[in-house]
Amino acid sequence: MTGVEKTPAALRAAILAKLSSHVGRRRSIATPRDWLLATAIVVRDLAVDRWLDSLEGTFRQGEKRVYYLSLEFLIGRLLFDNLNNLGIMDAVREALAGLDVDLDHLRALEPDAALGNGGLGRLAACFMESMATLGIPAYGYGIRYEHGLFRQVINNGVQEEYPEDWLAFGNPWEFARPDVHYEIGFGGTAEGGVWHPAELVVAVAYDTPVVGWRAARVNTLRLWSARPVDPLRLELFNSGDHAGALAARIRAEAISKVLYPSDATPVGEELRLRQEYFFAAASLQDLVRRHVKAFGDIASLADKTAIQLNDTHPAIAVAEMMRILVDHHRVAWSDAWAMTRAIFSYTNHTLLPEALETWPVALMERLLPRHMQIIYLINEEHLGALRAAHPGDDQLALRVSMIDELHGRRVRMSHLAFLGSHRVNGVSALHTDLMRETVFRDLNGLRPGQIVNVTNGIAFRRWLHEANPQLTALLTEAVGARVLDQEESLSALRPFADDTAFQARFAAIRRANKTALAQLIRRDLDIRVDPAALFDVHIKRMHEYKRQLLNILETIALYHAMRARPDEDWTPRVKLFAGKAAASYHRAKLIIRLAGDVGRVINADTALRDRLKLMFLPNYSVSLAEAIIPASDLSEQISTAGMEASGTGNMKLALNGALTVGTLDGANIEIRDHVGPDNIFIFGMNAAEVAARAAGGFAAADAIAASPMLAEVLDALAAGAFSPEEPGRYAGLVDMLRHDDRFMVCADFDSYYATQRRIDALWASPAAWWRASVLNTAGMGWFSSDRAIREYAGQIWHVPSC
Ligand code: NBG
Repeated sequence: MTGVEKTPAALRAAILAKLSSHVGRRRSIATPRDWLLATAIVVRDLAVDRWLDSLEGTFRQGEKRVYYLSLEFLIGRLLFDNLNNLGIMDAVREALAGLDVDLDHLRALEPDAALGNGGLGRLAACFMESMATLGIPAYGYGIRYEHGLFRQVINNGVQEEYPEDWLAFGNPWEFARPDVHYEIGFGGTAEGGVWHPAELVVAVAYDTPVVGWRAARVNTLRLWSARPVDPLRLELFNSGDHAGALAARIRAEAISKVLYPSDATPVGEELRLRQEYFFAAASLQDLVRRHVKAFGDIASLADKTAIQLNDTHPAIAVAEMMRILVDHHRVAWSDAWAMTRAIFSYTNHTLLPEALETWPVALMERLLPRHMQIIYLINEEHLGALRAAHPGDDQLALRVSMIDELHGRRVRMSHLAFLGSHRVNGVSALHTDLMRETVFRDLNGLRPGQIVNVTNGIAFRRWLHEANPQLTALLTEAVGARVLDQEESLSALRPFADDTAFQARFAAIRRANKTALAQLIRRDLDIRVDPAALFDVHIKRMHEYKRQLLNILETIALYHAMRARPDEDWTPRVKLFAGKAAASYHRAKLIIRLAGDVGRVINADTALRDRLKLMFLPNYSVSLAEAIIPASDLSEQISTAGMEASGTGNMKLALNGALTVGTLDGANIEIRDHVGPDNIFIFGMNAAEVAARAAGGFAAADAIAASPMLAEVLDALAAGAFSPEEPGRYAGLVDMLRHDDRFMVCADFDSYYATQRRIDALWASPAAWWRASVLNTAGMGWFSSDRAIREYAGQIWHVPSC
């Protein structure tokens, strides 16, 4: 829509025009969804010119491109993202108002694009936005899952999973590119450097423009959809075998049917490996084709290409790149390897042993025979060099080999990613240190300096401007509009922390956000909460290491104390949980159930006089996070130290002024450094202490014996106090805590409880609370994903950034 003005009148006319030309509806009968579609198309049109300019500029100037390969992009809704970044939020609101349409109503109708499980996928989405903002020519590559992360329904306290259907009404933001398609092989044989796949699947591109802040640049998110080579086998269909005629199609389409439903604990499933190879191979074919078109030949590929592997999921791309260079382009092996290493870099997102991906050699040989040969060749060279440098050290060779020989011969994808890259990064300072000391200790010794740290960041445009417009307006008023462009200038807010008038405005905004959240809670759960209470939130994936259980146990202890001494001056608290558990993760699902059961008892107990409430909000999503975060007073970041690689929810909450109660884990440590140790509540063991306790054979029994309060909580739980209809429901859970407390819940319990009481005390002196809250917002500028992306650009990709 070249030349459309961004005035309300022009936008209104454009929306009306799209309502008929694109949606095919008259105004008189248009539904809200029709208006959403018409509006989205107008917004998309406004982005397109910038998009095409950006792509053409990169091509003409021969710029280096960055490719972000990720199996997950947890994008959420795009309408407000785009309105905000194009600077047309108010104009569109006014345009729609003139048509009697409420923009906020349309916003709520847009489905969340939930093509990710949690932090890793959301990080990819924030990074895409920052790359566009900083003018970096970048493509995101992933899979266009027909069904994203499952819809969570809590039925009688129990999590149920239902398929999510974000594409049911189409997706106005994407461009289907049926002409951009590649054949992807699987299986067959490999001889003499030639692969003869037994099966072919077609990858078809869908492009979504990603608009940077102030439309600085518009990049592409290219997602692949799987198709069969032939839509059906006609001869079978005609002979009456309708299912058989579609069998190949179903097998092919399964690849992009659903997001892999696990978070951090991969289960060895062939479909998952097919997904990984499918999108890695399609992306490499695409970027190599683009390069050859732009630069004439393959020789300069490494000068003009940076590929970031988001975790090991795309790591097979290393072998695929070698195959393309050596088998297709006839590049000499050693040159190809040098090019590959110059091109790739890899981000590690977890050290949990069960989450480090490995694939059975037998499966790889069957599905990707040529790649397995290439992996063996890379490994041979690698081990050859190792033996030369460390003769006789067979143990070392076993540890650094790409093949794990001790657990049934498996390919270690993290080793492949590490060896095929020039840089490997962790996502917080602590995590990176632990990478060097633990999982990658030996490889770090072989390639010192290869591991670097880039602490995660978050897109302020979404997590501040869009999610909390009132706070953004206040910040802009206080420190000037530069705060929207240079996040570090938030530090200029510090002098306002003691300003009572400013504190009052800051608090009033929180209060308004809490009132809105209270309405949402009333609507969804039929529970009344008082916006004057302390809103204490624990929102993230359900995982034992994240220790939602510790929070629930502390709530029970508090409940016991309140019942024992009802007349004490207790701080009113609302404890809010939200998060999904992997479908097969029974204990995490049991913890959801426990939250529900405990909430049921507490919320109904009139003796508490509404001073304590606990609830579990179902179906956590990016959009729900946008509603909860600006309404949060306290942020729970209480993982077992050493286990949370970084966390990014912790950053979103602190940025919006929530105080953190947390362990010295992941980015909590850096948050403490930036907001100041007096403005964060740290408790419990640090990572070194956890490791020492674990090595010394930590016995929960000692911790329980030392804590009568904890003992009472566990006894009550084991006796069925919260599940009278099934007294034994939590017996196993309590048993686990008593005898096999891997996540050291018991060890940190007393420290956590005491810290929560310090938090109560601070809440009781509002001037001190709001001072700390303002200082949190003021200190969080560094956690912008723009800062993180500048670091990637400078030390890893070697591309300029604004
Ligand atoms: C997650 C970590 C988080 C981290 C995000 C983004 C995986 C495998 N890892 O701590 O658990 O913030 O990655 O880096 O999902």
